[in-house]
Amino acid sequence: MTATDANAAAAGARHDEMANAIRALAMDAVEAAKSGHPGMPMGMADVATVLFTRFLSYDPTWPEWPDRDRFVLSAGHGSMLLYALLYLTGYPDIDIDEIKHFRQLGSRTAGHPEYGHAAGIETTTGPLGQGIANAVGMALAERILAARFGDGLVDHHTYVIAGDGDLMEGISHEAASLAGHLRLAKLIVLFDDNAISIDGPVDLTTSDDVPARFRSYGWATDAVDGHDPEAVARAIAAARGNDRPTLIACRTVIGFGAPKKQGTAATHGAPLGPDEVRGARDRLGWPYEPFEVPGHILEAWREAGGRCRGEVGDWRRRLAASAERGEFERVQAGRLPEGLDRAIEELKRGFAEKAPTLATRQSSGEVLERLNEILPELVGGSADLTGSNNTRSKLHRPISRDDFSGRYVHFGVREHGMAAAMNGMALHGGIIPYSGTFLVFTDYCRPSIRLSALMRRRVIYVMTHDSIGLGEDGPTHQPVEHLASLRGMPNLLVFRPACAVEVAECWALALAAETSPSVIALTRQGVPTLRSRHTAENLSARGGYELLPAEGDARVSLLATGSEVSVAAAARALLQADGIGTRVVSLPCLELFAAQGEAYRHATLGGDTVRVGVEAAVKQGWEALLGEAGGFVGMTGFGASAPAGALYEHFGLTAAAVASEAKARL
Ligand SMILES: Cc1ncc(C[n+]2csc(CCOP(=O)(O)OP(=O)(O)O)c2C)c(N)n1
Ligand SMILES: [Mg+2]
Repeated sequence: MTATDANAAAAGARHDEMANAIRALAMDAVEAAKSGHPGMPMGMADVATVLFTRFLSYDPTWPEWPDRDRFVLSAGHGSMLLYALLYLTGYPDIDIDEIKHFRQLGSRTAGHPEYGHAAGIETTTGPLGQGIANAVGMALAERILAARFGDGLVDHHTYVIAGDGDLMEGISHEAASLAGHLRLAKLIVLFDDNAISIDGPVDLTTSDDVPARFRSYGWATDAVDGHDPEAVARAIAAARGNDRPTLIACRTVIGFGAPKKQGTAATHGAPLGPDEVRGARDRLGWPYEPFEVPGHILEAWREAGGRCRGEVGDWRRRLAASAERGEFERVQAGRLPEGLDRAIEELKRGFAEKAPTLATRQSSGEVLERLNEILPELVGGSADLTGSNNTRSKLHRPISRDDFSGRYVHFGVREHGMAAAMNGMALHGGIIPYSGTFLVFTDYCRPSIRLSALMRRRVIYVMTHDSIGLGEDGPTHQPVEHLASLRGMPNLLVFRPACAVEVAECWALALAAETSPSVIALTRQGVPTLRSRHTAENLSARGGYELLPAEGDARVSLLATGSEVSVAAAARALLQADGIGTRVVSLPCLELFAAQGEAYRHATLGGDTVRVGVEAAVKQGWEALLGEAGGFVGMTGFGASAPAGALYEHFGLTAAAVASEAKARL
């Protein structure tokens, strides 16, 4: 008879047995995988047990329950903590085989938790600091949706486990500062205060007083022995009553239970080894085989997993009785409302008729005026560049700590925190976030943009001042390599519309892209409307299309994006005047263009005609479009400070230069 059988009938389990189940699974899975991070799960097992058995509202049989508490494991290297919890509480996606196949190809139990691999993983974590910043977005989304739908439908907490590393990262400052400012009281961070990171004790590198730092942001703080379950429970209970977010510093021993290695960096990120695992089993009083969780302990965990069934049932009844049910379900599912297509078409028709010369950031602002009227799930914002990004519509009221019924977030000068919070909002559901800064500062958002793309979230980055065309602010503000580097990121749509009509089309495409984030790169400077004949069809949907045909036989194809499409159009006029048949192709989205069939791409790019690309940016990425024989007019250095017109002349981004580049290749 195995130990499991012997205990199966016993009722209940002690706290330490339940916590030790997490420790044992973490040790065993890391041993089997021959890699991984046992220290953090072993250290935080007590805290996590208290949270998941007494406080967290969740239902493993309905992991997507919209009003569940969110749990974010910001210290993603401790992924086995999360997998153990999901297995023990009964989430169907994580069975014992998944635990046994930790870190193996095709398993749901990846090295770091990956959103979408298993229900119950609320966000992808691993890049330290992202998780806690996602959680700020989730907690903000909760407040916004509660203001919209009432606390009968939306009323939950967001819990985070964050380690020393998360709090060393700069993004934690941006995120925590915003959370404190907005008084996101239902955000509770359990800080794994083990004073160890990879290189050793944290006093090698930091002398911060972390709780004091958080208090300065407007948080409440507490400090407890993270191995005293009652103390942890009291702290969480108190935190839930606070009128501001709470950080609970939980003093823990990394690798708790490992006889020789506990308390040292040696437990952080490597298997403990057979001797140490045996010693830990002795010390913890865990006589069971690897991956074996005795029946009474598993049962106790499953009971904890079933704790909230009644609460979930009550919530279902409230939803069923709610007049808002249809709209709530629509936004939760991320379905766009009817009327959007018509609105986009009206916008396009209006732009085509008026044919304004307008910066694309301005036409984007006009598009947003309409979109914000018909899409109540759109939440906009900017990192302190609202007037420059044109992200705020007339009907927008700013969100504040006293009023979450607005739909505009002044993120402050916190680009990284903003991008991660948008991921959190998108992950939460019920909201489509968009927000702006300058395109050059996508570098300040990039780790979070990458996670939007990896997690396949619909997050819209409105990135204005998209080239040397921004002028006098000079090379620090002039993006040059950013389009190329963003286009290198898988599953990111990079839009660079040429005129107001394309702006409306690109917004429609970004909103429709349910599983991709988008960057919409917009000009500071005015550009003419190039699409003055209205088409109902969204021509940008193919990523590229012939904007202007050649008169006579086409000998040259000018390929351009954004503000340089009008440069190409002017170059065409010069070439046509010389009797050289020239087409202009607009390429508002290279990713969508790459997804078209070969025949369409070949024909659009101009077959055997001479091809010249024009973009006020580096050439990287254009080679495939231009072929060996093609030319490129763009940037090779960093730009300069001067009025935009002077810069286009200075760097040779002119119609004359494009025309002569084409002629040289004829
Ligand atoms: C942005 C980022 N930088 C570096 C790493 C590599 N890394 C993973 S865990 C870790 C140390 C984290 O220390 P701590 O949060 O205290 O975790 P503990 O050792 O206590 O488990 C580092 C540097 C990472 N995952 N993300
Ligand atoms: Mg640590």
